[in-house]
Amino acid sequence: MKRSFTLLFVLALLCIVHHTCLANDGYNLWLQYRPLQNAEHLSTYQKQVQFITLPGQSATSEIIQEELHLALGKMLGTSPEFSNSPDPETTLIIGTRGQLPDLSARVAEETWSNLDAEGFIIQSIQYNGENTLWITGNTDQALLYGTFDFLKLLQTHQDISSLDIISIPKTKIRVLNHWDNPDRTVERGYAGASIWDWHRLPDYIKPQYIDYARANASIGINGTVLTNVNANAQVLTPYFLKKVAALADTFRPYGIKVYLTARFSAPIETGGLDTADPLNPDVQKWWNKKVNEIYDYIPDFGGFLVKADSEGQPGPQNYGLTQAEGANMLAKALQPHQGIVMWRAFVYNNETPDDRAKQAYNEFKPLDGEFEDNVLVQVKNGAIDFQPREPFHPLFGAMPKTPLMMEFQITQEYLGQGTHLVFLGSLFEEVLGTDTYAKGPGSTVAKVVDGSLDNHSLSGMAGVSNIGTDRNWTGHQFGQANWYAFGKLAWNPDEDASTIAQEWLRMTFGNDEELVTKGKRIMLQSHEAAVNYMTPLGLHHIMGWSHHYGPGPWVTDKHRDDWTSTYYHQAGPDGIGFDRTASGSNALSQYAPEIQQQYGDLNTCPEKYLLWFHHLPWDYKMKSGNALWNEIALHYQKGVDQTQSMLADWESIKNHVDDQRYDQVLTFLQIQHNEAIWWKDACLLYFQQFSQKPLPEGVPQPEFPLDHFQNYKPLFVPGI
Ligand code: GCV
Repeated sequence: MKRSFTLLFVLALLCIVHHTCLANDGYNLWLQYRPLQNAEHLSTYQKQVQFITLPGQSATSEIIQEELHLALGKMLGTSPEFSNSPDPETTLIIGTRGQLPDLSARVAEETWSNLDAEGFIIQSIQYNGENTLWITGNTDQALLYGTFDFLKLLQTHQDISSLDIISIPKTKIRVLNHWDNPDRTVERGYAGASIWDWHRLPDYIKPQYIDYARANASIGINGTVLTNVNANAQVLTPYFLKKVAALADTFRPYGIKVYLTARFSAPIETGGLDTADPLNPDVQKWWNKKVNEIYDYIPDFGGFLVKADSEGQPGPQNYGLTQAEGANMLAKALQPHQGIVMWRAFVYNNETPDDRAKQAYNEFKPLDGEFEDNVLVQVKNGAIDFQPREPFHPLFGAMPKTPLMMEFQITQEYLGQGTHLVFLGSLFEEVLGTDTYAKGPGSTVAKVVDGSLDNHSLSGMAGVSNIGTDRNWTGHQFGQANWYAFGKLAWNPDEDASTIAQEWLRMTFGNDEELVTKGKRIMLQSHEAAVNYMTPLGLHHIMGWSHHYGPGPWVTDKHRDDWTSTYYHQAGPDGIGFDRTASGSNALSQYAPEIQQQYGDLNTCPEKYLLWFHHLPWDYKMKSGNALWNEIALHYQKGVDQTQSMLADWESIKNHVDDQRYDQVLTFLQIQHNEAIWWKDACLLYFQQFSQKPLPEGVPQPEFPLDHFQNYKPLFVPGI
């Protein structure tokens, strides 16, 4: 009896020292605050965080204190009040400009003005003869951002002995777009139900709402659109506004504003009018009154996000009017309250006899300069729809007089949804870093989006959220990295994906070098891997019908051509690919001449976009010397191989990851590998009917015939 007790005790002790035994469900995201006992700079941390001055009484400053309390307590075991050590080597002071006038006098006036309301400084200085580390800014909100950044330095084991950081967000509006419906289903959501428990609001504030705000604030997100762009007019009624107000009150101290989607036909559906014509005075009056009512509930309401004239949503086209006329009516109603309109450019129609990729540009480009000052046109990263890879949307750079906001999709509708590990930092970085040539070389998409190219003070980035009620928030553990990467790139669109992946790994899983190296390798190849096994060389929109999960290159003859696969890949005996050059739809003409020239010429078109812009014969000779058919097949195989090596890398770092998260990721990687084979086999067998060529060496024969794949119909795929 005594011996078994001792054994149990020893085992328990071993478990405690070996962190992998500890259950970790991922709920704490990147805010894990692991003990720092092995950190290289530990003694510096201990010396530097001994003493903290934190003036300020606002709710935000209380949050800062709580966060420091929690983080330093967990990381350093420091007591809540950061006990006044008799002889601290460095004093950490956190305070706004107004709270610390003599310290603040050391910072140039211009810097204070550049910091604006959100930028912060973290600096090591000498003050009153003492080493001092101070975190400052113009507002408590800035201090909160600075505090999270400081804690990131500790979590990622950085040297903090000599810091000189000035960080200012490059975009103003950094929002999540929730495609959440009032019944708690989430369109294209793969992490459970909507986190907004509308039924129990406004009385019950789930602790998850506070954790949501905290997580967003920690990565600089400052707004949230609570409701689906496929909008329900009910969310603008007092019944819902009370609930929205409760969420707004919860988020406010974290610097997060709430926004709602406005259904264009709301005046008819909930207002009793018989029209929603934006030029009708009764309709205008209705919106003005509605907006005033919203601000009575939520004094700092952010504004509206609108999907109009797209996929069945009503809009100004219903009244023969332009997108600007529709947007401006709402913008004028919001102006007295400093609210904004985010008007989506995702406008296309199957009745329009033109390449879908051209339609948004055709609709919006002529309206440049016609939008009210408080309108941002929100443009998806590519011209079709969040495909695994798309060239940048031609509207970026084409509307210099209008602030264009980037819309990325964090939820992985076309990228393996909640099951595949695909780090989107790489996709976001690729798009933002691309040159539009709008004002000559160097006119990157990032510069359009942050407003610097055309001197817009209003700028923004939206990310379609991947958050749900799953305990780890995002379904896949690595889905958290995409939320994180979005926040970081919205703050600074020039930040690189590799740095983001690395800091996310360190904070989320730990600082072990092997873990970080291999984790980063997994993450940084994952997007390319998915493109390879789904849609290589510029192929697009060949996924399963409606649910968009898995392959479906055979999808054809549906009620809308522009929702079928055959419309996009155009495969036939003569070859494959969508001709968007002058001999085809000429979508290429919507880009700057430099891009037209580069992408139009087969010698210079990046092969990753080849079949997006060109229709080519199966034996077209690629740069590698391979025929196109072989190259396609080898890319599919490469994608499969990459998932295999991602799996092997993950297995090799088992000892550095807690069991719970390790097992989930492992299982999902195994599914991903099997599904990469599914994609490869289904697509190659389908295209082979046209190419009539054998698979090249190195690409194994599929296990099943084509009809096996065509007859397989996944049922009840979530998120539809
Ligand atoms: C919210 C795609 C998705 C739709 C989504 C739409 C949009 O078409 O499949 O679910 O609807 O994009 O962005 O509006």
